[in-house]
Amino acid sequence: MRRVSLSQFLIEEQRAGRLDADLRLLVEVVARAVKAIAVTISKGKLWDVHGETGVENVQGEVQKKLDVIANELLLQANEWGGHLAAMASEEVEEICQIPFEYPRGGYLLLFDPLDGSSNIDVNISVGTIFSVLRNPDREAIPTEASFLQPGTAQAASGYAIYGPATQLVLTTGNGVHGFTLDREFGYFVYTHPFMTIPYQTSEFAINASNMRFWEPPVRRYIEELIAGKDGPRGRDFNMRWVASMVSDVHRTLSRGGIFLYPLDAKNRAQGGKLRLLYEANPMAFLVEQAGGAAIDGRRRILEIVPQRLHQRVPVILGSTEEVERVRAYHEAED
Ligand code: AHM
Ligand code: MG
Repeated sequence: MRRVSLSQFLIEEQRAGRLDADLRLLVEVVARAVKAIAVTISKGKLWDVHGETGVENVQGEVQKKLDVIANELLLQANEWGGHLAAMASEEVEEICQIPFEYPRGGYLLLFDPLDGSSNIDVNISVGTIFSVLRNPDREAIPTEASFLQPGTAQAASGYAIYGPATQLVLTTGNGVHGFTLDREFGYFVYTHPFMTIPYQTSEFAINASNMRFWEPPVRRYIEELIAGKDGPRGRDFNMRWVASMVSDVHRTLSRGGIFLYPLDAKNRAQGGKLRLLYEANPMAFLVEQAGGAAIDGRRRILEIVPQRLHQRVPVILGSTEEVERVRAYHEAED
């Protein structure tokens, strides 16, 4: 069968007027960095890339060596192409300006270089998440405020999953498209056109060890799922939790499900666990493009106007029927 590469896919999208040359280059460059990250992760102990650096990041978490390497690979790959105005990374406190010797383009790139990094040392799938915005003032040097746009303003978003196969999943606003890395040939092959999330599901993902910290609507919802066919839902539900958002969302995009990282008594002071700009918005864009829904409990995630670069939010996303039920349980509390 004739293969379509990521490059051909992007060229055809550009010809159809759905993306411009700079955005095409941006996605190509991110894909190149992703290949380098995939190779590095696959070497593990052989390249001495497991373990911690001993340094804390802006989130107050000790950085893993691979957090730092993935961050550097993405920054270096993207700084010289002329397609970006600036970048922001979950691992870096301030925004990252394009070095003065390179031209500045019109896009802003945001990323979580290595999501789920607590899983690296035990050889479980991790990922990279990215989001693309436009620099609101083309002429001006971007500031933190330039990045504080609601998720509806995203020009593209996607993730790479470093699993048994490395896959890149992408939206530029015309559906969700998946590509699989052919490692030997060195390029991404278009393998999953128009990924969709079924409206209904019988699978959920949540860190159930936090149950005692949850708010009543989430506790009610999960208790009803666990009660199975003897409870009010009248059927059994299955649970999965990888503790790597990319993996849990990828499963949700692949076969349906609901993923929850809700507000709880442990994360309330921070506003939630997951980051709005690096995790929630890019995933919400993908999930909606795949026909699913993404809320913080009450609000559509993509409509939240960010106040801070590293802002956190509760995240509930996936099959629309279940997400709407969780929203209804929250509204019943109001
Ligand atoms: P990270 O960006 O520091 O890796 O944290 C985000 C991760 C998500 O990938 C995952 O959904 C969640 O944290 C797991 O949390 P927990 O350890 O509470 O299960
Ligand atoms: Mg993360």
